[in-house]
Amino acid sequence: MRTVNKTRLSLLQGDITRQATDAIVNAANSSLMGGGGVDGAIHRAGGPAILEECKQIVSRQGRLPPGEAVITTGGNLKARHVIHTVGPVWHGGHSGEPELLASAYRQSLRVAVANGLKSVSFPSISTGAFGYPVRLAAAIALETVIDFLHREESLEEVVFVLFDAATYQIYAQVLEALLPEKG
Ligand code: AR6
Repeated sequence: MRTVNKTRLSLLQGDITRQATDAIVNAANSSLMGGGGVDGAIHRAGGPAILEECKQIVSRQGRLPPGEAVITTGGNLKARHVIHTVGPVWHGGHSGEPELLASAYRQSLRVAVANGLKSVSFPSISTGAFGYPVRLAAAIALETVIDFLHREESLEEVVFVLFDAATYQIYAQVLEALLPEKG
């Protein structure tokens, strides 16, 4: 566990659908209609209320572009809210992928703050079906969150919940390089 400015920042290996933070972030796609990976797991665990709100959002504002974020109920989840964001599909790294990935994290955090939330859990956005190399994605994820927390002090806790051991190890290495743990 690290403290970044006023906020606790930690990594854990596990299933984000079991997290009890105020919100969990979903690595969705622009349709907001569910899918595989963490998106499928969140809709399965949270029940139909989440998809219902996603449909209302899409009927109001259309598909959600990569790099943006919206909030719904958490349905049956322990987390009261789900923040849905869309990461970039990896096309080799020269199609704006780093900026879009940073934006997905930043906009998710902005939505959390705008809704008065105190704690948020993130998965590793874009590194599954969307193919973003994990080490590159981890650097952007952690740098973007750390930078945000230096500017905005209202969040108490941000957790990265990494599903598999390999992803967890890479995030841990990248975080140690960015913010060496004392002692
Ligand atoms: N908890 C935490 N992380 C998870 C979980 C879970 N329960 N399940 C999977 N992951 P992905 P993307 C990890 O593919 O690359 C979907 O179909 C997974 O191991 O879920 O942003 C959407 O509908 C990986 O490390 O998201 C989109 O179409 C990470 O979550 C598309 O996939 C992200 O993998 C989005 O692709």
